[in-house]
Amino acid sequence: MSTLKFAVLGHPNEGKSSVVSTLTENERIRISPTPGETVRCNTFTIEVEDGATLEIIDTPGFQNPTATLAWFEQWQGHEAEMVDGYIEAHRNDPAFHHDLELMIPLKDRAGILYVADASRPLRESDRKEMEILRLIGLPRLALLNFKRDNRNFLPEWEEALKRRFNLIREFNAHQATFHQRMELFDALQHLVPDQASALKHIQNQMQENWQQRLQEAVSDIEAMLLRSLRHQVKLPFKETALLSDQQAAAIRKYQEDLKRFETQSRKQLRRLYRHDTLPGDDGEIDLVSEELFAEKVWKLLGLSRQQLMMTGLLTGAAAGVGADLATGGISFGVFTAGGALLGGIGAWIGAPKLGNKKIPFPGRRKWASEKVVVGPTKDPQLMFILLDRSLLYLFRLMNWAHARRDHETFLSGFSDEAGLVRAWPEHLRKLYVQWMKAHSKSGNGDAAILSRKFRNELTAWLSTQSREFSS
Ligand SMILES: Nc1nc2c(ncn2[C@@H]2O[C@H](COP(=O)(O)OP(=O)(O)OP(=O)(O)O)[C@@H](O)[C@H]2O)c(=O)[nH]1
Ligand SMILES: [Mg+2]
Repeated sequence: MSTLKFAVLGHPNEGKSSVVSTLTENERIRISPTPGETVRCNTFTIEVEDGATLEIIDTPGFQNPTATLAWFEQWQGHEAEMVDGYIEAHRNDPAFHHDLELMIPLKDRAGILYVADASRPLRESDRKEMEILRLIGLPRLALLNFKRDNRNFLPEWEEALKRRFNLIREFNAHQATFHQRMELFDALQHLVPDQASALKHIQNQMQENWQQRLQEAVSDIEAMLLRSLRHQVKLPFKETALLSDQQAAAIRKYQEDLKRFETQSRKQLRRLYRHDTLPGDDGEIDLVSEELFAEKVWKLLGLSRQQLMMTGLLTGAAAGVGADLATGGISFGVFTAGGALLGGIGAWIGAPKLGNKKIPFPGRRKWASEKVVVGPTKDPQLMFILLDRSLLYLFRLMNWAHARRDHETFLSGFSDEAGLVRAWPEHLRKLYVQWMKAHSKSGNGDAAILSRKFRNELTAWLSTQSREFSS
C-alpha cells in the first residue's frame, strides 16, 4: 500500500503548523506569530496500533506566488511533470527557497490541505496561490482556519475557493476537538476516494484509541481517589511540643499528600493525552480547608447539603456532623462546631488523635509510643471534590488543541468552574458513595466489583458527555 500523504500548504502565518500540530497531537511543533517560521518541509505522522501510518507534511508558506503562477501558466509540458519542471528551473535561486520546499511533497503526489485564515480579507496573492494549486491538479481541500472571530469575509473566501478546490471545510486549529478532527477525516475520505478505506481504517483505530485513553484516564483517576480515601498521616507524638501544633502539622501533611496525589495523577493524564508541557497546578485551593466547604463550592458541585441528605448520600460516617446539619448550620456543620477550624477539620477527616484512642488525660499512659493520626477521611464530600477536580482537569486536557501555546491560560478560572458531578445521574452518585464505603474497609469483598462497575459507568457517562463538552 502506498503511504498516505497530505501536505499542508498556504500563505505564511495562516496556521499551517498549527493544523499539523493539532492533527498529529504534537505540542512541540514550532508555531510563531512571525511569518516565515517554517522554512523546510517537515513530515509528521499519525501511526495507529497496527502500524498503519498517515503522513502530514508541514511546509513553508508561498514566497513568490506571482512569479510562480506565471511560471506554471506558461508550462507547455505534461501536467504530471510540471512540479518537477518548476523545481528544476528554480533549483539555484535562493529567492525561491520556500516555494521549492513546499513543492517537494507534491512531487510524491500528496493530497493538499490548503490552510487560509478566513477572518481576514482575501488578497490577490491568495487568489494566485489557489490558482497555482488548481493548476497542479492534485486532490485539494481548503481548510478555513479562523484566527479571529470574524466571519464577515467568509463569502468572498468561499467564492474564490469553490471554483478551485474539491472541498472546503472549517477547521480551527486552536480549538479543534477530537470530534472535529474525526470530521476532517471524513472529509479526507471524500477527497481521495481511492484511499478512503485506508483512511477509514486509521480513523477507526484513532477512535478506538481515544476510547481506550478515556478508560485509562478513568483508571488513573480511580487509583488517585483510592489512595486519597485510604490515606492516613501518623506523626510520632512529641511530649515537648503542644499537641495542637502537632495536630496542625499532621493536617498540613495530610493536605500536602492529597495535593501530591492529585499532581501525580494529573501528570499521568497529561502523558496520556500527549500534553506533557501543560501545567498541573491550579495553585489557589487547599484541598482540606474551610474554603472548600463554603456554599460556593457546594453550588459548583451541584450538591446541596439537603440534596445529599435527602438522597441518602451522606454516609453513616458523617453522623458526627449530623447534629449541626439538622440545626441548619450556616456552612458545613463541622466547621461551625465550636468555631475551631482545627477541631472542625479533625471531625471530618478523622480527629487528630493519639493512636486509635481518644487523647488521654496527661499522666494516664505513656506518651512515647503514641502518634498523632489524621485520616483516613470519613466523609464523602472531600471525595466528591477530588473526583470533580479530576474530571474538570481531564475535560480541559482532552479538549485542548495541541497547537495552542498559551499554556498559562490552561487552568484559568479552574476553581470557579461548575463541576461535572452536578450533571451526573443519581445512580452514578450513589454508586460512587457505595464505592467509597466498600473501599474504606479493608477486605471488603465487593470492592473489586464496585470498582469495575464504577469505572465502566463513569467511562460510559464521560463518553456521552465528551461531544457536548468538546464543542
Ligand atoms: N487564535 C488563533 N491563532 C492562530 C490560529 N492558527 C494560528 N494562529 C496563530 O497564528 C500564528 C501563525 O501560526 P502558525 O501555525 O505558526 O502558522 P504557519 O502558517 O505555520 O506560519 P509560517 O510557518 O510562518 O508560514 C501563530 O501566532 C498562531 O498562534 C487559530 O486557529 N486561532
Ligand atoms: Mg509554520
